[in-house]
Amino acid sequence: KKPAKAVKAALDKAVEKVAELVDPPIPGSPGSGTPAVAEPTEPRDPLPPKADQAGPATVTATGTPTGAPPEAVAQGCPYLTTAQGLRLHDTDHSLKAGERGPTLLQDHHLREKIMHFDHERIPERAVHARGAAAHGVFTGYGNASQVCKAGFLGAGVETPVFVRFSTVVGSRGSADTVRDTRGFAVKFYTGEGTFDMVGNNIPVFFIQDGIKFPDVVHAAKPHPDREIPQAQSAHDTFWDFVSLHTEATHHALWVMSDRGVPRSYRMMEGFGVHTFRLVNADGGTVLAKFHWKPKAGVHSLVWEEAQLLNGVDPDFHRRDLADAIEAGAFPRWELGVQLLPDTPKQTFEGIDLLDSTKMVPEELAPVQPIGMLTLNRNPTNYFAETEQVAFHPGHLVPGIDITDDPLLHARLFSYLDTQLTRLGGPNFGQIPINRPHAPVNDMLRDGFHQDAVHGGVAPYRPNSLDGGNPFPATEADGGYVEVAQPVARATKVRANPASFADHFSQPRQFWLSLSPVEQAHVVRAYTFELGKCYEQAIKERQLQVLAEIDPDLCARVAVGLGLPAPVAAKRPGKVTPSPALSQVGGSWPVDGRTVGIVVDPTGMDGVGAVRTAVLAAGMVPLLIAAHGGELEGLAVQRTFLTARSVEFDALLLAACPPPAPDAEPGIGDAAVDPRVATMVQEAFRHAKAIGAWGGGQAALDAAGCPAEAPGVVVGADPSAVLSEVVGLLGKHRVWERFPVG
Ligand code: HDE
Repeated sequence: KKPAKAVKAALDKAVEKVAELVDPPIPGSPGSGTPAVAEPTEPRDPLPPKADQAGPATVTATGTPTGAPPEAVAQGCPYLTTAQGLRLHDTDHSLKAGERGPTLLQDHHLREKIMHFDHERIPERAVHARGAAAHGVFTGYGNASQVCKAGFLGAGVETPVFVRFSTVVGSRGSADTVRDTRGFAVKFYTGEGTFDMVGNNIPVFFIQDGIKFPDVVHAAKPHPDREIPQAQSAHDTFWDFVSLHTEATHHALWVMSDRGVPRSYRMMEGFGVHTFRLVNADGGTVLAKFHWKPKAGVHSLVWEEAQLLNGVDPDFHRRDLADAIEAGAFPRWELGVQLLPDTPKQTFEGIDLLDSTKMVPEELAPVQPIGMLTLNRNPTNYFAETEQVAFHPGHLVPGIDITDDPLLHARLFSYLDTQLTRLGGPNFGQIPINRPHAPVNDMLRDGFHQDAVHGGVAPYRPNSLDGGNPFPATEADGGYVEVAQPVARATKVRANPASFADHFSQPRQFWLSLSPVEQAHVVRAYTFELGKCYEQAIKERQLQVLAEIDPDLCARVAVGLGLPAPVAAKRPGKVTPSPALSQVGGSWPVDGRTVGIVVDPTGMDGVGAVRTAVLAAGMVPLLIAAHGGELEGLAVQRTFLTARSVEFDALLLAACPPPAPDAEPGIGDAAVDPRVATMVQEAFRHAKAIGAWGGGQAALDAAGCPAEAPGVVVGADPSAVLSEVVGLLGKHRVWERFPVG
């Protein structure tokens, strides 16, 4: 029998051993016993990367495994190292001759650290520089299989995707809510190779022929002398070009409409713009236009809101997308196709399908849903993923082919070419975010940033030395075989077909399809933009273009500019409005909407229940009070100093705080903080739903908002007020309140 002392010693040893085996808690984490602000000093493995963060190959050139898991090779050990894996003992001080210097040139760590920093920036995209992205999944419905053999459209087939949204004109640091077209680029990592659908939120484009792209972009970019204005079309060079090059009229009109200022990336339609050719398993073809239809509906900001947001929260769209995904309000779009017969003329109802300044109204060719896109994961690293992703309209899969649209053909050259400078060489396909999920065996060799260590000696065909590898695939093996389209023997020309000539009928159709409130927005947008131009001749010329679209549009803009309205040179053709082009009307899910709740310690009754109900409806409640901290256990997320009405889709007024000692005087009732009054006035002016109960009603009075106005809900029961406000939110805005004159 062992003495009790020996048993205790053995037990202690065992406990020690177990403690060694168990990972020490991350300092600062709950239960770790160390405060979050303390700098951890105990070496431990890096935090695990998120799934799908595949790093470069784990085998070195000498064939030695690095020992790190594939996804963590860039951060593979607990210690700080140089890029060569040498462990460092100090990265805070340069190597100096004595504590007071000079710094020694031999400090190889200093030189490597600064050299790398000096080259951290890469050239931004020439267009679409400002973007935000997310990972997700696309699920095919299977109903497209009759017309398209692409495997990812099969019933229930799930394909990982990466989607990047962007503005076009501004540079990488510009604001999100400028008036502009938005990019909507989707990378499908299919088993048959990567398919990129590089579209926009507007179904038509400024130009018919890719050779004009540098012209339109130079005109839209800041003036070359002073490099202003940033991310704006409201300047002379843009309207100079657009008024002279009238094929841009249709796209410009869409940008001047509410489509130019989306409420959120989640609430935009997407369009493939060009006509594509779909091929089925029997070789049958049909022409198609791609559409993305957001489940949250198509909604926009109002112009003043967009302008305020540029200053209040320049990252508004980026934040909105990331927050919604983080909160589990996953943005979703249905992919739809308009199917059009593949006739030799490639026209439909008189519309030339090779002309990207024209669209096909949904009333003539319905959009048929063929799959669902869900964005469910934010990127882990902005640069590695969102910045380095490289889209290309030529990334196609069997079943999807291109047509002879001259705009598309220029793009097929441009997207590969631009990556050479932007991503530093031809091997950008090896960057993790660009790696196909389908197996690759490409005979492409060498070049800058070659990550692969290719085996074999015969990267050529035919060969016998590598066993004949790799082999061409037949169509049955999944090989991509271009549709054998006849090409007419023709004369070489630099010219457009006559069917490209009508620049005004479709703009007129768009204008006539809008509701009065949307038309009023268009009028104001043109008046604002042309009002920012200096050259009288440009304003007059653009008014002439507007006259060709519609005399009423022209006359209303002319009034705003204080200029005479010209008469159209040609009588407008007869067009049939397309109701599908209007955004107003209908009721939509409210997921991910933001509700501001103004609170005060004097009126917290019901606030907790309202907050819970907002969350339960899938929306985001933000409590706004005079000071930060907590009120009755609820965290205050905004103060009157940090909040602005434009952050919220609806405003609730729970109690009416008196002015803070530092508030600016002057607005409304002195008993109400003037910043709250401003918030209410803006929300009212921007046609947002407003709810008030208890002391909150005083804010309406202070702001001069009639309690009986449409969309203003006043009641005694906070929950009843909220449910009415949610109903209004489903319609996006209370348009009855918006002046249309
Ligand atoms: Fe692009 N476009 N584009 N474009 N485009 C680029 O490619 C270009 C066009 C679109 O999030 C660039 O990788 C030419 C139409 C999107 O990374 C560049 C022409 C449509 C994105 C380029 C067009 C688009 C780009 C810049 C006329 C809608 C962002 C960096 C022939 C259908 C993709 C890059 C992303 C980006 C060229 C016309 C959409 C320079 C020459 C039409 C969404 O290659």
